[in-house]
Amino acid sequence: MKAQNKKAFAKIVSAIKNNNSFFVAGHQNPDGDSLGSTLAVASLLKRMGKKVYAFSNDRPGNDLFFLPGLDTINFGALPPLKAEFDAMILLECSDKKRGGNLDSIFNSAKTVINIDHHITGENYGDINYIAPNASSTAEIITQFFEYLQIKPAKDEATNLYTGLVTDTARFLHSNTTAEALRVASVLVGCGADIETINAILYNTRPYKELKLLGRALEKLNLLHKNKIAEITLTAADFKLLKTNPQHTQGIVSQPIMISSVEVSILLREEPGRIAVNLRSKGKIDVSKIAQKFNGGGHMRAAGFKQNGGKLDIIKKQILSVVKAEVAKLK
Ligand SMILES: [Mn+2]
Repeated sequence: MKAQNKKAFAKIVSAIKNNNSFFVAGHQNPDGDSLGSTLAVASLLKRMGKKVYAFSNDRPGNDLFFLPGLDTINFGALPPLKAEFDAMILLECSDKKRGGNLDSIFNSAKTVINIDHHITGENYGDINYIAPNASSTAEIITQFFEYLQIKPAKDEATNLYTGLVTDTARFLHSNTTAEALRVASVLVGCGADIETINAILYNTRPYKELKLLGRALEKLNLLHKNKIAEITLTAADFKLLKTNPQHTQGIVSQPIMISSVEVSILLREEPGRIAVNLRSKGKIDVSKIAQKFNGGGHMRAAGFKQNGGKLDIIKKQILSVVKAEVAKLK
């Protein structure tokens, strides 16, 4: 652990010891890391005898309802205006706005603690622990338990392991470092319920998603010496299978399994707009491609949406941009 991180941990410990009431939150549209870390921190603070108000601007998707203690989070409900907190802990929020409109808490809390692993993280807190090398915020929180020499309880371990496993895509992404795996081992040792986590997150899929996946694979095209995979799902496809764009989760990643494919493109005709998802095997930075269409994302996963766009036109445009990038490859 870096010296500056150790220093930040020490500061966080004294902020916890010297204060009594805490507001804890992750980011809007929360993922497994955001909620898992929020729940573990809230639980740790309670074990240390503190008053905690755990908050999330939005509810998660159905697949995260198994998280132990999820009902202790106040979803979309800010505390009454007169409520004052000694400190606020923001997790996974690279900037002040990521958690929602929390101005009232920022104004009243004496100490703002910012814990994050995003490389774009801003130092908006009084105490900032930003570790871009950490796989997940859950990894940092597990290290914090270790720093305190407090063993995560079973439920805490389950919440933290969920953050770790979702942010690494089941230990598949390049953020699966030796430290991420060490932390995973610690959490399994503390009783993390990996059977439930795996069953719900990775071995359960709605019927409609599978039907749509079947349709999508039927419509898969390989272009440009089989280096580009393209799938287009039209409004008619969704109607035929009584599905909607929410059922397209994971489809765009499937063609990446084909050895020749460098970029996978999924075009979706949604009510009033066209949505495009991009995946790369790693040679081409699809976030740069998405940026040309006012979208964004990461090197291997990106996307954009165009309101009122025409499917055929956008398809032509994105294919020509991707083809130009693929042509540059050796
Ligand atoms: Mn994260």
